[in-house]
Amino acid sequence: MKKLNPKKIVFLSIIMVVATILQVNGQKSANEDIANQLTLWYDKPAESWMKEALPIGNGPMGAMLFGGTDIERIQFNEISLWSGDRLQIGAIEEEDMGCHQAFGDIFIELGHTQAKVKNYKRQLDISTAIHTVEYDYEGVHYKQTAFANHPANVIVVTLTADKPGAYTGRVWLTDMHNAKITRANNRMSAVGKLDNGFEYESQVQVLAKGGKLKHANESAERIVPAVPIGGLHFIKCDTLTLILSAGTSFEQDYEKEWLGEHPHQRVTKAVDAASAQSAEALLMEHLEDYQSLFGRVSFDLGKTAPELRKKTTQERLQAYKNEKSTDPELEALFCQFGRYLLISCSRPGALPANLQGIWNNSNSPVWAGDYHSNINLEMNYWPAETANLGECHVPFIDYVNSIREVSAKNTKRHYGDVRGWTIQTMNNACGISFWKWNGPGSAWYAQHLWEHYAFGRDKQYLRNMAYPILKEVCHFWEDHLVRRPDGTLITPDGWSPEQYKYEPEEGVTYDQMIIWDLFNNTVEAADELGDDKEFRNHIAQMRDDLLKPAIGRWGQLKEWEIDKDNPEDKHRHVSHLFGLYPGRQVSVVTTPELAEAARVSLNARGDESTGWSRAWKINFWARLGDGDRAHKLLGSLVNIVDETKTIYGKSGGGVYANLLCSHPPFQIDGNLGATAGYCEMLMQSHAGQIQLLPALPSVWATGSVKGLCARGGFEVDLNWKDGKLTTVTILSKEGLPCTVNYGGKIRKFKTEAGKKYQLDKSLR
Ligand code: FUC
Repeated sequence: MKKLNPKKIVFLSIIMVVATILQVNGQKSANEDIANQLTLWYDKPAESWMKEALPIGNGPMGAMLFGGTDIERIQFNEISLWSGDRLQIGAIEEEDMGCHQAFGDIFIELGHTQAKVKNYKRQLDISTAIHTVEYDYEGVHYKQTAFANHPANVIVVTLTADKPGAYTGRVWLTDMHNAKITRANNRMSAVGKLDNGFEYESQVQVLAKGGKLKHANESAERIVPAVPIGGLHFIKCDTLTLILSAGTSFEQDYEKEWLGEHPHQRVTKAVDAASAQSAEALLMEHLEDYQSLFGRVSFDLGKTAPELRKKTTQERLQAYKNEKSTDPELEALFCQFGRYLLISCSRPGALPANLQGIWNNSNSPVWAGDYHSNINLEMNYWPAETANLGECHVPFIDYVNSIREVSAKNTKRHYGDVRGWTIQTMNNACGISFWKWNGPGSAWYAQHLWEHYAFGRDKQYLRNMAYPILKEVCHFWEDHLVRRPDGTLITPDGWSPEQYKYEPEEGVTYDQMIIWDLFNNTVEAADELGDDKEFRNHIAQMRDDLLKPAIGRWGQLKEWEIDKDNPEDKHRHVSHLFGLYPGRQVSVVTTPELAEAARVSLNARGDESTGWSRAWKINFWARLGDGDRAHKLLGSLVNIVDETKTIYGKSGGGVYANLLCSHPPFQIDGNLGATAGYCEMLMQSHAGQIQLLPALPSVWATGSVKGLCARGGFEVDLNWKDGKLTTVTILSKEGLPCTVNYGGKIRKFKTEAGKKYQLDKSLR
């Protein structure tokens, strides 16, 4: 039999999926089982934006879908719509920093009264990144399909029915800054300008088959009193397609004062081009693009009982919480959901994921929906490399690059005559920095620049982008560190985020560990490039002179140089364990005593806290090699909650029915940090070797994972049974030598670029 090439197979399976999705009664796809496992679904429309609506996104644009049958609401965002100042440095008030802004909504009035709707189902299939709503109403089967196409930069919503002429209703666009909505040729547009000079525009084109479209009468009686009139009427249409695009004049360039061209042409072009294509073609393009990223990694963590599988996602979450049911497919779904979110809100060419990724329905979101530098922004990007989404890391790297100059000015203002730069805790898209100084913030960012190289091995990127930034952040510390008479280097004015009292003091562990990480990464980067020897050696010496992490009076890893850690302290931040994760200064292999002290600190801190804090702890326990404890933390994160008010204590951390992480309120870092945690449980590569199943929990006794990435350019597939590794396949992308460690058994071998290595026998 002639073998089909893999590309062709992907193509054919995409065609099958497309055929199924856009038909009302299409045939079931061959990938149905996988799709089911990777689907969030519900039997009623969403009421709560935060807890129930479902997110789609293409990088710069995102939308939350409610699945309404009477009125459908599609709330949308664009990542660069920011209020606040673009240029002011110093004397910043909170309002100067501004907030990420909501953009607008599309409402579709369908008039299908919920009480008479039957067989309702709304779902988000994260293997295809397609949201669908289906139901029967007065003998007609209705289906809505929505996806966010990245290459075309549009969001596409298609409405079909199994009877012709079934759609009569109205669609309208709103704008969150009260821009006037105009209509022409079945296209509605909102054009506006924020006080800070950013211009923005959204456009939605309505396309209909059968029936007709006409401008809705501005003076018509309001069907729903609270909603505006106007928009477009659709009358007896067979199908409807909505094409939405939006943009702003933000340009990621400080020299241009962050102002680029008016978005009108860009948005018009995107909507024109997409409207000229068929919905099928747009869907094919979307699937090809999305699945090329999502499809790289798969997880099988065990099988869920058939009766649980029949439940809605919300019911499964309840069962998982109340009945303590084991639901490994739900756990795998939650892990992949983090990958889905990152792909949907972080694509090259746009700003990075903020506190809510990209999804925001408010002009004054909590913490401004900002770039928070003392854990949150970094945590968003923890899974990027290990979960095989290196491209999605790029927006963060570009953002760091874009704020160098403005941050250097701000740094001089605060720290005096120093080279290099650092940042404060709260940050906007233009590098305006607010609230407490986060001295090692830029060094933590720099870790991401190094990691992108450590995994991806692009030397040109290292030379031109990462190394210069690592070096200038080193310069900051060269000028700012203080040498004690005994030669020890200390930070003079640290603060362990976000401990109750802000009293700058010497030698805070958080600072010392992050600077160690920066220096260590810079030394390795210089070694990779093979030049800058003198600087390299100088930084290596400084690294070795840094005040070292130490063990305190109750066996804990000290948070401060002075041994004042309170064993009752349950603070959500665990800043002093940076060296355990995401750093690599503390490890069970190289510093077992410190690792033990970290365990003592973690036990004292307790497991339950805000959403992201639980996610961080999954990673800590994974690094400590305690799979069952990591899994326990995972369980405490996949904890369905209802709370949307800001709470810092132990109650309220978890997930909402839509699987978005609850701080509370919604904060995306916990989703993404958790996905990183799964990867750390199954494979680690921070210690110069690939550790296989370093923290496999007993509940995932039998399973497999494909496509995890390790430093050095390796891709790892694993199968295990009854808690033991059965097969290992390692793809070497760069041809570097490889060291593998499974339960203390070490195997070292040379590799060739592009070759796969099967290691099972030698490691068993
Ligand atoms: C830090 C945390 C809070 C919250 C905020 C966005 O300040 O301490 O818990 O996550 O960021």
